[in-house]
Amino acid sequence: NRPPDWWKSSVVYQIYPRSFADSNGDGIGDIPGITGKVDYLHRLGVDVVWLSPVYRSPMDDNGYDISDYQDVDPAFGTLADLDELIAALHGRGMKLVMDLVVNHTSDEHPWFIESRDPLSSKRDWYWWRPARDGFEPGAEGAEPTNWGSAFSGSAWELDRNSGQYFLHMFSRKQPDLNWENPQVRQAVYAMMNWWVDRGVDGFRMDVINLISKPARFDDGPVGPNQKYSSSFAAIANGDRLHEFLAEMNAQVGLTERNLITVGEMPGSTIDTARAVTDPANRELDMVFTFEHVGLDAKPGGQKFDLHPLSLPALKQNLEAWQVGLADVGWNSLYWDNHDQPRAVSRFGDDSPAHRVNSAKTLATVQHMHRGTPYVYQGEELGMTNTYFVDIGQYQDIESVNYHADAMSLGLEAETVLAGLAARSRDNARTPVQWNDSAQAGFSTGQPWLPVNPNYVTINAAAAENDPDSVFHHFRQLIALRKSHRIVVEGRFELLLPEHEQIWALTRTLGRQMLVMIANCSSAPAALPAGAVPDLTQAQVLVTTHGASTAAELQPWESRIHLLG
Ligand code: TEU
Ligand code: CA
Repeated sequence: NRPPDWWKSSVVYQIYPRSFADSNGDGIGDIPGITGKVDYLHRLGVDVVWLSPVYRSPMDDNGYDISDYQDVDPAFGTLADLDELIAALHGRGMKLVMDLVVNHTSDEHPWFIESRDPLSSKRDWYWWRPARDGFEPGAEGAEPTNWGSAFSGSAWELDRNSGQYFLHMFSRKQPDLNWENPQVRQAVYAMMNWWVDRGVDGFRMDVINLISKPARFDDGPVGPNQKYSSSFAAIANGDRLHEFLAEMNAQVGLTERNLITVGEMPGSTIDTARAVTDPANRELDMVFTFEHVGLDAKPGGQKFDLHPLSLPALKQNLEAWQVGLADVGWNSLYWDNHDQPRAVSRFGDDSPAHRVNSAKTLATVQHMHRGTPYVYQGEELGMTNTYFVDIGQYQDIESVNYHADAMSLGLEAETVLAGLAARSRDNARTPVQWNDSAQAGFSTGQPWLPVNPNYVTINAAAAENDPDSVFHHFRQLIALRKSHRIVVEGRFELLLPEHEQIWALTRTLGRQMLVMIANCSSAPAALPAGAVPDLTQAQVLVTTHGASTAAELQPWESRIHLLG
């Protein structure tokens, strides 16, 4: 039941298990909790569930640090629970995608524990390097290169025992695997095959463009007010990336078995994405780009320094990807995930007056681009940022480390906290708001991260009961993809690229045309005369404000019209 290209007409729903639904009252979401919500997902209409990591893990990065790839962490349940979830999803015609985190393991993975011994046959499974020439191991500046970790500090950690450093692009508890070693690759493919045989339908591949490192390890540029070279760009997309991905595809049968694959690729270009997703190359089905989620970061600033978003820049960035992958390859479409702030707070307007319509309109814009949409848990409810004010409220390793680093560099505390409030990954990780009972119905115990107090009004039970809710808008958009082939296949064209408020586009297939008009602002907007095709004969498919064709759009009003 996996026909070729099935993932093109699918909508993927991402679950961050820790924050989704807690079945046993320990405050941590778990797999039985997810199984209990399969009917909810079915009512929403999504086709695929992507599960963020549930493997055994010391939880230094909430499961992105894996110590056993072939077992479930007790906090989340058991392998039997996972089998049950797979069966429940398959029973409803849905599929399961596992998160594949193979750029690095946990430092508590048996492979790394063995690798710490310089004489072990696994020494070469990770990146061990001596101190820089002329430096004593552990001395200031002795790290093999000046690369910084994504979670602050050096990307190199000294192991006192051997006097050598190991590379970790993320936390020091996430050592990078050495993909140059064929044994590493074979071990990964064997593990993937084990999961496919168990019934999973594909993989979301964590920072997969980091698996091929540069042939030479050279120092990179260091920005102002920074100690380390921070850019992934210099390290990502190494020479052997395509070779490794093609090898993985062949050895796991990714294409042959019609599995869905999406590679997370920070710092990669349209050209890289096109090569990776060109079916002729047999690598991956699609990739996650990061360009559009970088447009509201201050150029040359610190990680979380804020910068006003320009709508023309955002539209044109998505357009470039649409055009770049129009004939070859395929796009993934997302506003939100577990690493990003809440979409409605970031790209929309989460004030009471505009929250619902801006969440709906963002969804309309996303789903009308060509590609596979990814909906992040709670996005379908218009869940908002949580707006922590005190550093003590944060749990996320990236946020906590960044704050410490920024304070030691003497950055202004107020600016740092404002950046975190707007951008911290914890914004996406507050528990899903199921109903208006205690702890939003997420848990009968104390949640690991506090629920957003707005759960009293923003919750799934209320949304399902309200025909005008964000939930039902998502449901309509997902249904439209099933009833109208043009949503999947139609050729994309952006209209009004320079307009500061209106996002307008067309999709064309044969004699049919979809016209989307969206006011992406909290003020009324006038559609310029002649800007879109004549819509007097058009059918109205999905709207926020009823079947209007007025040239004046209400704040956050959007409409999808069908011609022909
Ligand atoms: O994220 C990789 C990534 O590039 C970023 O989005 C990351 O969140 C970080 O903020 C960079 O500044 C993936 C996972 O999605 C993330 O949750 C993990 O923490 C990370 O890899 C390490 O596995
Ligand atoms: Ca639990």
